[in-house]
Order: sequence, then structure tokens, then C-alpha cells
Amino acid sequence: MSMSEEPGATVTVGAALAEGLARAGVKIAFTVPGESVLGLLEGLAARRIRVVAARHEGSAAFMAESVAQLTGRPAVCIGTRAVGASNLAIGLHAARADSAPVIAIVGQVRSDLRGHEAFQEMDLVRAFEPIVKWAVEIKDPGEAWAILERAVAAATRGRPGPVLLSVPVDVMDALVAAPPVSDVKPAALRSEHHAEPDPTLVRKILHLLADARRPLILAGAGILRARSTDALVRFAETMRVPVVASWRRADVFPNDHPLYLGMTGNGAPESLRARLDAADALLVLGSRLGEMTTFGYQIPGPGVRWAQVDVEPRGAPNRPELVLAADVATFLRSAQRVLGHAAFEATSLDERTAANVVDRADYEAATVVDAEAWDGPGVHPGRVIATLARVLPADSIITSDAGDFGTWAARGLRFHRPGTFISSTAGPMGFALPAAIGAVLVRPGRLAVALAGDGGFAMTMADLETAVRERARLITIVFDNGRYGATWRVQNQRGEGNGLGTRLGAVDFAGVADACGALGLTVRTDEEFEPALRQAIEAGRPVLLHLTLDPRWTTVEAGLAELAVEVEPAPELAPRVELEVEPSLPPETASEPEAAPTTEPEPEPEVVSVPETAPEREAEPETASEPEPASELVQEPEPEREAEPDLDLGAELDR
Ligand SMILES: Cc1ncc(C[n+]2csc(CCOP(=O)(O)OP(=O)(O)O)c2C)c(N)n1
Ligand SMILES: [Mg+2]
Repeated sequence: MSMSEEPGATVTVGAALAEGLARAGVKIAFTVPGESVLGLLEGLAARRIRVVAARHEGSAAFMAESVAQLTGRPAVCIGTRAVGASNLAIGLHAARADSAPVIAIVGQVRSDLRGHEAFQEMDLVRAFEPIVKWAVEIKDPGEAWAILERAVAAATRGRPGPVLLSVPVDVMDALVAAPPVSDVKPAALRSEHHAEPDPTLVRKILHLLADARRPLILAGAGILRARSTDALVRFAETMRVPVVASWRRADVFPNDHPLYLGMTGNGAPESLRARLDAADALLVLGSRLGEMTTFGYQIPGPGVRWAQVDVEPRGAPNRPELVLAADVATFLRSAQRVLGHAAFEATSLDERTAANVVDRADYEAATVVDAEAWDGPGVHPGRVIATLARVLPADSIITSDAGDFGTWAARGLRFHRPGTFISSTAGPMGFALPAAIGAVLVRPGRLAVALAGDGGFAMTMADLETAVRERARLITIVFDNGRYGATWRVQNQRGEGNGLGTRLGAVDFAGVADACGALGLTVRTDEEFEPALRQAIEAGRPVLLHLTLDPRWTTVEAGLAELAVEVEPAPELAPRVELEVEPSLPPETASEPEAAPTTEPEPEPEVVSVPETAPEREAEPETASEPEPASELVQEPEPEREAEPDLDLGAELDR
């Protein structure tokens, strides 16, 4: 239904909300529905917003968070009443931590039943107020349009973040006046205007960097949200100041640039911590200086002169010398103008340039992750990462879960442009696969690669089916050490409780992928990995690579750890027992002598555990696909990310 121009025309609240979302640029919404939100889904479909069913609301919220991180535009997840909302919570918490503009719309019980502990009733506003930026219930259908506008503004303005709208089922289906017809976006849906920052403060910040001997810039998500990577590159080059990325924002600056010195937090190269300690001035751009980024609030160290530019400066326990509450794009523009006019007396530009060369060489040496000798069992996590860095297309979108395996990726991967690394600073397990799905659905030409541990992956692995159904071009790589490794490692350090709550059983992850209609490959040695990866890139459908990992590999910092505790071998998979259904068994199968593997596990295949054995599943996505053109609704031309066309990093970066 399109909004009628006739005076007095009415639409349902669900349709009005869908109209507002469409005008805010929403193209896709993720949901596990319930009857309370059906009116909204109908409105979305009428407005040609693609509706994607997830297998868990947590996944739906992660998918939306990923889209919001990637596009900077509002992204939508939808759940039903108390149960759906509770499941959405993890993704909304993550969106808050990641300053991602997610709009969650949740059904609520009928208005006349509110307060009676009705079926699946919860005071959603009270429950979610501490989690989201703004939570509100639409009580009067006539206010729906105004509330939606306000919600979009709250999600996207200032420091972006999640909002939650609770909509009682009767309100959702109530008729209201059609939203005003307009070619012009309502004010609240337009992009924000940022005032020019105070020029004196801008100059002072520039002087702070220019006067220092060993200055450094720390850049975070604010740069990504403001699409200011190019501007930052120019600024850093003009000032000849190296740049480090905040935790999980490694794509904020081209990693092959001679001024890039790595990502802070877990997995940071040792050179980076040393360089941060050596800095005598630090400019923090678009980062809240979270606990992980600052190695537990140790950065900036005492005595370091530092400045922070952020839409909402906050984070560090010690106050900056200079603080500018401003959008980083506006700041960088002003700074570049000043730099164009004023000749800066940097202490010694040559000296600084020479120091930068040494810093970069230190970074490169400290980010080699595949040096240790290893003959198995299982793969070398660093070699896997080094292979990914070499083989994946440079514009692949890599998503990462929580867990120790991720430290290898943090140190060893290289990102060349913004929007190629999506991870959450909230550290939620289960994030990587849904995030990869969300990412490729809005960037259909790209390849997404989800990195996860066996623990985190299993939390959302049912969404492999979503990936198949939605034809998401992705590869999931599962680092399987048979445990919640990061937590088990801490047990090991404590010397107590070895394996308590942290040991996991074996899962045939390739088999799970196969069962969902994806292609599953099991990789047990380093030699097997690269051919499997190349096969996955070419596969044309979702692929899972199940990597077996010796649990002595923990973090990249620890390398091959000396463990204080005994490591039990990973449990073996119990052989699959087939149901004996005599009449339908084809005679060859029934009579085959080796076809009863009740005690012996299957012989290990070379690399591939399920290649050609599932042709009928492969065909399924084709027939089961939606009647509408698959990605037409989200086919954006390769995006508005400013840095993508501009960066021009040269052919050597196109691995
Ligand atoms: C939703 C959620 N639950 C619990 C944790 C705590 N936690 C952090 S890492 C981790 C273990 C992750 O195990 P796995 O995914 O197998 O990765 P590994 O550390 O073994 O590489 C746990 C339990 C978390 N971060 N998120
Ligand atoms: Mg694990």
C-alpha cells in the first residue's frame, strides 16, 4: 500500500510505521515474528521492504546491528512481546556498545490487558530503558508517526544507538490518518547538520600534535559512522602522525598505509602497546576509549597530553586536556582548512618521518602470526589467518565472534577499506554468522566471512539455514577446540576448576552445514586449509569450514601455551546410527558390507566431508526462494561509503 494522497485517507499503524522506515532508508528487516507484529510485516511488504526470518531473535538483532554498522543507516529487527523482546536484548546491548542505529519494534499485549500480567506481557519500556538509547510504547495510534520520526532521530543523531518501540497489538492494527505525503524527508529523517567546531580549540588540538615528539592518533567507530576514513588519511599524512585503531575497528584506516600501526585491545601486536606507552601526545578521534581499547583504562597513561574529539566524549577515567564535542567529519574538515593556511612548526618533520618508518617496521614484524612450527594435530590458527589475508578478495567483509581464536585474526588480518570488518565491542558470542548474513544481504556483490569458535558458532548456527534460504554468499570458519576456550584458559590460569562448565562435546559442524543446505568441509591439517578455502570462495552458496584445533593454541599472545593443566583429547564424534527402515532402503545400501558404521567412525575424507553428496539440498534454495526478485530490494549500487571509491590503494592491495 502506498500512502494515499486523498484527504482523509487512513492506514494501519503497521503501514504507517513501515512508511516511516522506508523514508528513513530502511530496505530490509529481520525478525522472528509473532501474531502481535503481523500488521507491521504486511506494511513492510507493501512498502517493498524485504522481510528476513531468522532462527532466533538474537540473530535477527545481530543481523540488524551488522547492517547498521555497515550502512550507518537505521536497521530494523522485529520480535514479539516479552519472549521475542527478551531474545532481542543481546543484539540491542551490542548495538548500544557499537553505537549502531538499530530500531527494534516489538509487539505488546492488547492495550486493555496491559498491567494484568497477560500472556507474554512485560513492561518493555522499563525493561529496555537501561539497554537502549530510547524505549517507548505507542499508546495512542495517532502518535505512531511522530514517535517513529523521533525514534529514527534518536537512533541516528548524536551518538547513534538502538531504540525500542513497543506496539500493543490493537494499536498496530488501528487505523490512523495516512502520513503526510511528501517528496521531502521530514526533518527528523534528514541527516544531521553539525555546527562548526570552535576554531581556537581546533588550533589547540593541532598544536598538541605538532608540538609533540611522538604523537599518535587513536581512531574509532566515530570515523566509520562519519565516513571520514579518507579525511583521516589526509590529516594523518599532513601531520605525519601515525594512527592506531580502537578495538574491533581495524577497518577505520587502511592497514597497509605506512602510518597504520595496528588495532588496540585483545590481540594487539606488542609493538602497538609499546608505541602507545611511548606517545607523548594522543588525539582520540571518534572513540569512547572503552575498557578493551585502553587495555583496562591504562591508556592514555599518566603524563600523556591528550585530546578527544567525539560527538559524545566519554570513557577514560582521566580527563583529556582538550575535549571537543563534535562530529569527527566536521572536525577533520576544519582542521584541514587550518592546516591549509597555517605553516605548522612540527618539531622536526624529518625526524618524525624517520620514526614513523621504524614504527611501521615494528608493527609489520609484530603482526607475523604464522611463524611457529606446527605439524598438528589440527590446524595452526596463525597459518589459517595468514592464508585468509593472502587469499580472500580485498573487499571481503569479515565478521568475528567472541573467543580466543579471534585474537589471531585481530593481529594477523589486514583491512584495506572501511566496512570490511564487522565485530561487536560488546563481545557477544553468536555474533559472527548473523552479522555476516546481514552484511551480504545489503552488500550483495561481496563475500562475507564469519569467524567463530565452536562455542560461539553453535549459539546461532541454526541461521546457516537462513543464509541458504536468503542466498547469502558467505563462508563460516569454525575454530573448534572442543571448549569455551577463552573461559577455560582463565580457569587454567587460576589453576582451579579445569573444564568446569567449559568442556564441550564434539559436533560435526560440516554435517550441520550440510543438513542446512550449505556446503560443509572439515579441515584437519594446514595443508587442507587453502584448497578448502578456495573451494569455498568458488562455491556459490554458503560454506562452512570446520577447523580442528589443538586446545593448547589459545590466544595469539600466548602462542602455543604451556598449560598448567592436563588437556584431555577432544571428544570424538559418536558414529551416526541410521534408522533401519527396511522397505525403503535401496538394495545396494542395505547389502553394502561397510555401510553399518556403528563402531568405526567414517574414514576421514581428504579435505571435503560432504562435497557432491548433497545435490538435492544444493538445488533447494533455488526452488524455495521467494517469488520476488532475490536481492532487488536491497541492491544498492556499491555503497555510499565515501572511502570506497576514493581510497585508491593501488593494485598491490588487491590480493
Ligand atoms: C553470549 C556470551 N556468553 C558468554 C560469554 C563469555 N565468553 C567469552 S569467550 C567465551 C568462550 C568462547 O568459546 P569459543 O566460541 O569456542 O571460542 P574459543 O575461546 O574457544 O576460541 C565465553 C564463554 C560471551 N562473551 N558471550
Ligand atoms: Mg572453542
